[in-house]
Amino acid sequence: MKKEYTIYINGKWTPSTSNKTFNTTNPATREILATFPQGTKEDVLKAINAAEQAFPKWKKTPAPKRGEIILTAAAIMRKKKDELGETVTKEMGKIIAEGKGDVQESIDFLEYIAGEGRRLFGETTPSELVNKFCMTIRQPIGVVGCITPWNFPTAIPCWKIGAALIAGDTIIFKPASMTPLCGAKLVEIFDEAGLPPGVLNFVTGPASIVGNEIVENPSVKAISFTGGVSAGIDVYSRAAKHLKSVEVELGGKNPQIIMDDANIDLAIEGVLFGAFGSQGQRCTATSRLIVHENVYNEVISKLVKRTTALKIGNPLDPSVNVGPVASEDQQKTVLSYIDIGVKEGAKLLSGGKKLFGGIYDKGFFVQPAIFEAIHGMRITKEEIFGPVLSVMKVKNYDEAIKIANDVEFGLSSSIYTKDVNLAFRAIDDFESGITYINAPTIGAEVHLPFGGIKNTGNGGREAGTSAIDEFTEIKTVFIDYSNTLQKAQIVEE
Ligand code: UN1
Repeated sequence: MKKEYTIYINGKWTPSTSNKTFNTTNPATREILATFPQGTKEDVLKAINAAEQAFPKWKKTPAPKRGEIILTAAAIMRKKKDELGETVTKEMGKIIAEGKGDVQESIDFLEYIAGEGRRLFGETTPSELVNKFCMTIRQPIGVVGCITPWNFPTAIPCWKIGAALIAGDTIIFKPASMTPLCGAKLVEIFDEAGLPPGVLNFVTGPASIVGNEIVENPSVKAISFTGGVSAGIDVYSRAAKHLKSVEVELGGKNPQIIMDDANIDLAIEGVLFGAFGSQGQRCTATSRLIVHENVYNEVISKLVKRTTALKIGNPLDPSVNVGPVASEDQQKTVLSYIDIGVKEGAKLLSGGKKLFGGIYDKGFFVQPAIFEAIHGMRITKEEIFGPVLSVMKVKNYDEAIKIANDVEFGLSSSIYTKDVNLAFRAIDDFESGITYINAPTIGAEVHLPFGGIKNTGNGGREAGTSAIDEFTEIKTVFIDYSNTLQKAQIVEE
């Protein structure tokens, strides 16, 4: 049963000025789930106007009150967790446990950030002059644009929207065109939670029209974007013309190192989850496994055995371990990288094939692939965003770290070892925004900062306490109660 959605402006579901629509489909079955408008520049202008009108009142609303609305949204989401989790799975293809996990991450973040309404801390510090008081306060930025990806279709929008709301900003939300239904359901929840009209506006449509207008319109003061590197660079440079505050969260090529003293079975569990969870479609997915030569053969044989036993099928079936990739294009990209790997001379140890028969003929399934690879091959350097793992053998820790760091990205990293000294060295040595010891490269927790270095981002961090930095301006305030003109830096003789 498909539903026809409109855009959401000023608290109302409103027809787009365009009569063109697009479908969102289930990647496991190709069933059409809903249709959405191909939004236009005019739609975005209306959304911006609504957000600008709503801003003064929202800014004046006490932050704890803003937090109450966010908490109400979290409570509604908790009630709808199963239903929303199913929507995530149907629209994006991750298995149902992960679909519900996506929603749980959204709830966790909203609950966390709602409490920030009673903090939003500034600083106080002594003045260099007598009878003068100094402090900083946080103020909202204004209208902000949240442009979100399809791989975490509820969690990542909630990281951005939740933080912008508590900060007092008003929002233009553009979801990925592959997962607008999850986006629309979030908007419905915020609407039900009592968000005032105009505070959150939702426009679907192409990045080249809707996205570009959000990024380039001078009335949108800040942009928060998660997606691929080339799109991120494009967003960053377009927004730079207006000196906007921009945060981009981009790709990864995340390594897991297994040392020879590691708990091998645990390390295998970790890599299976990190590499093939969500079909490898996470920025934090493990795409490189770097293994000490002393345990290499054991790791390979156990890993291949476990991977070939994974059940691939309809992600709504709780017994399935691996669902489809998110679209036909994704499937093509993944299969083309498998081809590239084979042509480069990497040894395909298991998987990597398209599947046929039954549901496989309809959906975009690819068997999880394990390559024995040599560092430097394209499959070891480029982000594939699919269930493809390159395994590399190393002689020692130094070689492992060198390979781990020799990529353009720096999001997540992991090492399995029982040697505490080595673990601490790795914390220093990994070039990444996130490091895990004896845990996979995935599984960020919402109350800690999330983001990366190198080509993974432009220096900001989402979630945790840093979420507020992205969506607030700092104002420095001086209060002189001396009744005299006091001059900083000027010494009166
Ligand atoms: C992403 O991959 O885009 O670390 C975000 C994780 C998630 C967040 C990933 N909680 O697995």
